[in-house]
Amino acid sequence: MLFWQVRQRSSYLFRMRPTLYFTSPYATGNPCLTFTVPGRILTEMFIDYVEIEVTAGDGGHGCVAFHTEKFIPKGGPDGGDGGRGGSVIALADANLRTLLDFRYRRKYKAENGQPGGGGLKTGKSGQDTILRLPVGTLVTDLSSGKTLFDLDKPDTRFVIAKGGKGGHGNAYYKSPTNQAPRKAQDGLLGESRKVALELKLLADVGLVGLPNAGKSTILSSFSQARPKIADYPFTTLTPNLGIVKLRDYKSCVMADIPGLIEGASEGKGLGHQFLRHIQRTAIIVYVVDVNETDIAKTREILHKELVEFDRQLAQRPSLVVVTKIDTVDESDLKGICKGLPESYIYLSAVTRRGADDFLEAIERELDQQKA
Ligand SMILES: Nc1nc2c(ncn2[C@@H]2O[C@H](COP(=O)(O)OP(=O)(O)OP(=O)(O)O)[C@@H](O)[C@H]2O)c(=O)[nH]1
Ligand SMILES: [Mg+2]
Repeated sequence: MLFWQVRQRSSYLFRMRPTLYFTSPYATGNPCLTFTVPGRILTEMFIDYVEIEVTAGDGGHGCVAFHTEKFIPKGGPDGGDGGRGGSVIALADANLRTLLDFRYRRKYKAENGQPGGGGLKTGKSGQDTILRLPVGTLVTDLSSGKTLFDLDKPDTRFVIAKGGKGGHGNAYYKSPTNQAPRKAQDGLLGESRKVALELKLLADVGLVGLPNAGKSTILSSFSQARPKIADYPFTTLTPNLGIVKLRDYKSCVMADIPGLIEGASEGKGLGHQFLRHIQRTAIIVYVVDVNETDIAKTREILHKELVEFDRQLAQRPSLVVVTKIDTVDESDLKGICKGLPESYIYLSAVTRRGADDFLEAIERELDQQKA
């Protein structure tokens, strides 16, 4: 009876899980990714940096054995070689979006090779361990600080730790001068490494702005992405990606990054933790609310925070989009435009006024970079 009750209860909890996760980002302070599947919302923690330890398998030892058979008492050495140890391999998987799995398990080991056997039997090779990582993951060796590789395309593979070679059996050492060698080689140890996995999204355009500036609204207006939009700061807690259609069947990937505030470099707000996703975007789009008291200064604050995070971002091509222009009167807008540089683009993500200018500017920049 009791067992039946426990089963009932656990299946009830299981059904409840998606909704239990749903409200967790604020409660736990952990950033989450939200996926919508027909009928329900699933939320997954977004993890973009982890450190793990990988160890490849050792090679199997070579075997010392001598062949004996009826009427052949001294058949000669026939110890086989040991098998190769398995390697730890990274594989870029286009279906993954976060490094969440690696947060809970930090050590990965591939299988050892089996020792060789008599009768020239080679030991079985150890199985490789495949680590499936999201596209855009950089793997860095923690001891040297060197980036080993960048999984920038789906299905690319890279050996992080190579398996040890199997040792030679005594059959390998036989020679005219040593017909009965009693030595065999030990298998070599597999490589072991501590590595950092760092996910940096690969997007063409990155939207950067103060909280509540209207970044997520721009992404949802120009792409099929449906990030959460609300009238309070820090609605977006993790980056969102969307595909934006340009002219002539061209398209680009746009990333909406959580809001930045002045002093983010000192850890204010969400700090700098998501700016790594801007490091690889081709164009930075500064999104500024038209109702800001000083639009040019706001753009300066955002730029300063980016440069403090990474000096190279100072040279990155950028656009400034003054958004929510439908919220001010036409006459006020003219006054606001007058004082600002001509290169600023005026946009309303709701009425889509200025949408063509915005898309054209993006296209022009992307074309210039490809040229
Ligand atoms: N009228 C009008 N409202 C807008 C426009 N763009 C955004 N909003 C509103 O501004 C509020 C904030 O928009 P979001 O897109 O969530 O802003 P965000 O920059 O993503 O904010 P965080 O994720 O908190 O950093 C929402 O209430 C939107 O409806 C616009 O072009 N016109
Ligand atoms: Mg947002």
